[in-house]
Amino acid sequence: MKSYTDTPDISASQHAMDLEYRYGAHNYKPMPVVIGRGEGVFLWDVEGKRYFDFLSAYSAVSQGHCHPKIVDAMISQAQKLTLTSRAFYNDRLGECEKFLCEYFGYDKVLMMNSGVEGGETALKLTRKWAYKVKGIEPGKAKTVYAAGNFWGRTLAAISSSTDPSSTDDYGPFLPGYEIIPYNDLNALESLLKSDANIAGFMVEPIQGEAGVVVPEEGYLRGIRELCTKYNVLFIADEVQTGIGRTGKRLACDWEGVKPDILVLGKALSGGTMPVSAAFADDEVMLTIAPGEHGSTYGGNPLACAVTIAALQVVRDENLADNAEQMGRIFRRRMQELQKQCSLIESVRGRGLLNAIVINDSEESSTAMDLCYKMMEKGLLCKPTHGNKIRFAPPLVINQSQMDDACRIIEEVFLEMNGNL
Ligand code: IF1
Repeated sequence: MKSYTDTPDISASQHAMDLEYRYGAHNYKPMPVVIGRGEGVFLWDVEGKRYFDFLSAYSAVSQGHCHPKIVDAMISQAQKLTLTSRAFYNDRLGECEKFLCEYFGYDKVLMMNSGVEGGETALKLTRKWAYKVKGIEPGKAKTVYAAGNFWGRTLAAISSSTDPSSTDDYGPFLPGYEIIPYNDLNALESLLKSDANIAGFMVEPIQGEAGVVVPEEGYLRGIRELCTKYNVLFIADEVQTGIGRTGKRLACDWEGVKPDILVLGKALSGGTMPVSAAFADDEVMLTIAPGEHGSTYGGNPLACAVTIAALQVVRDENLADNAEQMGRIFRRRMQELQKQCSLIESVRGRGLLNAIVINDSEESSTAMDLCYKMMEKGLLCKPTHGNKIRFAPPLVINQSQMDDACRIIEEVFLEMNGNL
């Protein structure tokens, strides 16, 4: 085996891991696999072993790794123009904004880069609207979040977190925040009724990081009705649930509701580069005047070309329908497995955003042990919050690939359960 350093015969994987450990911040603890190539639903490590990708970079690679149409659009635009800043116009942004607004049904869109920037944009729009439209006293606007939320790692985002691993030793936090239980319309109504300074409620239609928590039927309709009744903006964080992931264009489409502000990210670019966006109609969007918000790369020509291609793939390959069909097959197979496997406490999700809740404590290593064994057998996934394993393959997965992947999961669970 080729030696990479003065240490004889270390593998390419070990070399890569050593470099990251020595030169990179230790803000992650990745599973010990070094990916060198991706195509469709598959990843290959640097030793050439193939894996099913059942994480999809947390739903960013919904169109499959290195989708040729998206990569071609990226290469073509990269050879023409990549960045102008917003000091000038360019010939791609307006086209992309039109495509986005028509696709998602809003008057306007504000393009940013990472998902959390999309969330921050939504929060700033909400505050502007609070003061300039709703008439809340300047500096008094409040926004509401659900316990268990995750919308990124900036100080504004972690200020709403109820997870100590996101907040410990990062204080002080942003003021003007209220937290209520998720999936609890009574809690929402009693807060909106009692506090006239509430300007917005930002919520995930399905909580991803919290462990794929699917709210009861009617929760989204209830939020819509209450926010309309109390003149509060309904902000849907669909960074993880949007763009076909849950079996519809947006998770909000399952209940036919239109949020006042929609936040998208991740799969907006098909896993090629950071692209996010906040959508709103004019009453909200035009509260931000020129020079009051933006970013160097926000809406850059390369991002715009990639975004149009990435959404065309979702539309033209009917990825939301495929996610719905493949997701049903997955949950049915896992519910069958649950009958023979006491390790499985529950199976939950929508479309291809699913999770298995392991019948063990959040502190146990059982979920991670299962993920390591699935990795050995060629399937990559990772636990969230201790005892939930998230399964989220690219939306391009076909029936035969889903069958093969489910077989790996079933083998591992039955072995760990002592059935084999
Ligand atoms: C990490 C978690 C998932 C998100 C929702 C906004 C954002 C995210 C619903 C911000 C980002 C990512 C962040 C990434 C891992 C992943 C994650 F485990 F952190 F919580 F998916 F559940 N809204 N989620 O899920 O988007 O700024 O990252 O582009 O930080 O390790 P971002």
